[in-house]
Amino acid sequence: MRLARHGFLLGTLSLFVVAIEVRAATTVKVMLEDPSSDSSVKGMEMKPDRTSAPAGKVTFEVHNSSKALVHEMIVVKTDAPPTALPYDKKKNEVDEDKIKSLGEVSELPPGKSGSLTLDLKPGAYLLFCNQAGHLQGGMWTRFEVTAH
Ligand SMILES: [Cu+2]
Repeated sequence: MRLARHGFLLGTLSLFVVAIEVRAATTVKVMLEDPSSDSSVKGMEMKPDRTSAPAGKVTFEVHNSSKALVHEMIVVKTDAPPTALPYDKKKNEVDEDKIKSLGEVSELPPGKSGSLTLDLKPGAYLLFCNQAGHLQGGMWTRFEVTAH
């Protein structure tokens, strides 16, 4: 009787240990802004509510707060500066055929939202908007994924 009860307790404890090792996805809210969003916004901005997450599933919930412009968010794994991305000067945007995009929330109309869930390994990432001129206008941010 006593042994059985211990066995039950141990079983319950090991279940608990398993449960805390399964991490929930980290949610990152990303705001896309430009001067039409709000008069306090001076340029093209990409503002995440957190700049890092533990490795694993990360959900980016992206909102375009612009009242006038389409924006988007592309994810690449790099610790290089955004100026190092292959650039198409004619189109005034990054040449997406020459980068390894991990995923994107593409072409959000003004006021719209979208989301993207990725399984990310530790390292440095860059999030940016590739509408013509927006990257050079400052519409990018770094994102760090840390080991557990
Ligand atoms: Cu943009």
